[in-house]
Amino acid sequence: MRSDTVTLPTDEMIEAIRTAKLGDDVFGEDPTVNRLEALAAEKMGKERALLVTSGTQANLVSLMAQTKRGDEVILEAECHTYYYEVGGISAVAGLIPRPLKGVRGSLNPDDVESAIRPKNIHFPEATLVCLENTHNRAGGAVIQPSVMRKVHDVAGSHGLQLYMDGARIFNAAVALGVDVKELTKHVDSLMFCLSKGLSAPIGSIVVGNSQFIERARRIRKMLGGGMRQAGIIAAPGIIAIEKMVDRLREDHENAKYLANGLAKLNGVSLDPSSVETNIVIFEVNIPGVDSERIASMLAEKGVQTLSIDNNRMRAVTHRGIERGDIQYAMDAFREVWERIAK
Ligand code: TLP
Repeated sequence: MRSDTVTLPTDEMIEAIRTAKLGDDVFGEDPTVNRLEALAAEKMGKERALLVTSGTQANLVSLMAQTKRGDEVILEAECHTYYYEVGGISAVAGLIPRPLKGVRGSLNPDDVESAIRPKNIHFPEATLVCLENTHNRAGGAVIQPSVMRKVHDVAGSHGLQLYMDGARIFNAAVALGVDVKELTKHVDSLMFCLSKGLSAPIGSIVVGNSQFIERARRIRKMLGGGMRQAGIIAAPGIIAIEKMVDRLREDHENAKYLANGLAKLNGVSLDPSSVETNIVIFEVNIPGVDSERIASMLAEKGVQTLSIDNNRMRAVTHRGIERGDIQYAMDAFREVWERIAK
């Protein structure tokens, strides 16, 4: 339960890899990649799409394609791009991040408005606002379409673009019970991951208008992400989009079930009603015991979790983890708790 990134490809995906029609994608000649990109653009309601190697590369390519070095980018302070991408936003893209504190991962449109400074010779120029939906470090929280719309309006009224790290955007759409376009229509560009809950082995997709994708394609090449017979990555990606979305509901139900169990343990702070998708983040306050230690005790019992702070832990549900596995995990938690939280 460390992450939904651990999901393995389905048998159908493996077969699709074996039989995929291939070509050189740097020349735009891989028919399977072209099919995946057309499908992704259509699903997201945007003009074009681009297959990239990873979510991190998707964010980097997207940011670089919409800014110039020295620009300011407004984002939520705990978002993946700022928190977990090795500082690429500055080190590679040359951007100045302007992190704003969010509430459950959500940016307040008024805070965005006041963060956009007027043009002045002293200031970097702000060109982009970023949202993350669902929000990883906010425990898979869904950013509501109404909030996205307001942030988009604020950004647009100052001439800024709105970009979304939609690594788990299908989880958000499934949780809200809406078509994913109800979310993507509020952003200028986005990325989503094939290799998380959707179970494809590799890859993410950048989506937006033609001009943006044209630039993103050049930047992907510059970063070494131009791939050749990438149809072997695209083939399972097509199945991910076409067949693996609806089952995310199961992951959400399992996450809720797990959260209900965890909330009963002594020293655990967790409101199960805050678990909207497949990520469960909980705080453990047991004197003298940090979350690393708990994670390693659980691992000894075959239950993998992630320590994300000294006293915060994460468990993620995904394909391959059934209700019975959650029950097994809960037993392991209870056994560990008997040793540490008397
Ligand atoms: N997140 C991973 C870790 O890096 C933390 C995980 O296990 O959740 N955006 C979001 C919102 C993400 O959660 C991730 C991966 C990425 C981007 C980056 O994707 P990859 O791992 O494909 O580079």
